[in-house]
Amino acid sequence: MSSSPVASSSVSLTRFLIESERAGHIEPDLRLLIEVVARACKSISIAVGKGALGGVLGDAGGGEASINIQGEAQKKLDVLSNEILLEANAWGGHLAALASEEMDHAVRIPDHYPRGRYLLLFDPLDGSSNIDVNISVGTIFSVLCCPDCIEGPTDADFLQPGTSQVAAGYCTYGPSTMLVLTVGHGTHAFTLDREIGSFMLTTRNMRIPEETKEFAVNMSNQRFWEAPMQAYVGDLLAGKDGPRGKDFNMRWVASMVADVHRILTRGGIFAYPLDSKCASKGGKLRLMYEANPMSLLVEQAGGAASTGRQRMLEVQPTGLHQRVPVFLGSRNEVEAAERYHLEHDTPQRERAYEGSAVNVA
Ligand code: P6P
Repeated sequence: MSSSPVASSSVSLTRFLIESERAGHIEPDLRLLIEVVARACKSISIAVGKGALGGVLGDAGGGEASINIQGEAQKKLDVLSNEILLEANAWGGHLAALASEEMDHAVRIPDHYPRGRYLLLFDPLDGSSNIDVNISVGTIFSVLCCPDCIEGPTDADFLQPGTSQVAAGYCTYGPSTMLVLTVGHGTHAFTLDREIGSFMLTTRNMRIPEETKEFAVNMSNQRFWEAPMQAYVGDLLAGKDGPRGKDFNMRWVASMVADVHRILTRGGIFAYPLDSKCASKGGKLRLMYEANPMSLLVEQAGGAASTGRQRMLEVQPTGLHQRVPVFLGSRNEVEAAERYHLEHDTPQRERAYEGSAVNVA
């Protein structure tokens, strides 16, 4: 199944969601929740688009740098984007609670508002270190169902594997503002028509080519990588004279939304592996509101997503801000990277056994 670019789209996000509800793909409340998140992303797009003119560049917290639970300096736009999403989602009645990269713990919907059955997780502005240099950034979101405890959801109720997501998406604030969404029936791209203020369907059923010649990794971490990652990237760099038999190109925007959008659009592999700098934390990228939503989008587009040793969507979370190594993109390339890890992790004796015609002692 190939992707279907929609030239002059007359299908708005609203129409797409109504048709998805009519097809039984989503519940009415989930349709309304996605519309709320999309409206919040439009507000964030306006704030990001003002740049220096909006007085929202630079670090948050005035003189005292404001540090989030990740230990990262918050940008003014991180805080503003988080507030926009919190406010937009407080009163709708679709959610039981929200969790954000920018907040230590999940936040229940206030008692004076009606609660719904969904849990929303988001990275309000991923890649925000790029904002001050005018490089694309984005909002990443994931939707889970709240176990039947709407009255008192806690962090623990969010700890569901990625296969439990009922919707996932991102909004990339680049040359155009695009919302990329899955509700479990393909991955679809919508472009914001600023003249009418609506997201319009521009690619139905995005498809990631199974093969690629392009990888995305921060090469400056090479000396800190595990052995299988060193071997894997070393063979990519060896090109057509090496074991892979073809030359590769490299791209690294250092904004996950931008790198993943490129991969969803033309293929590639994105890798943020374990390295000795972040191994103690489990990795660099966060499972619940970065890796899982991106992995669902990629799998729904025919790609693969892994920790290098396990399907990403099957990781059982142990913490709201848990970090994981991430390999995602063109299916055959992700599987190649996994083979390097399997080869490294399989004891030599077992490998000899598997490779030999006769049993070895
Ligand atoms: P590095 C942005 O801070 C982010 O979380 C992702 O968007 C991006 O892929 C990664 O970190 C970049 O990390 O180490 O290259 O700055």
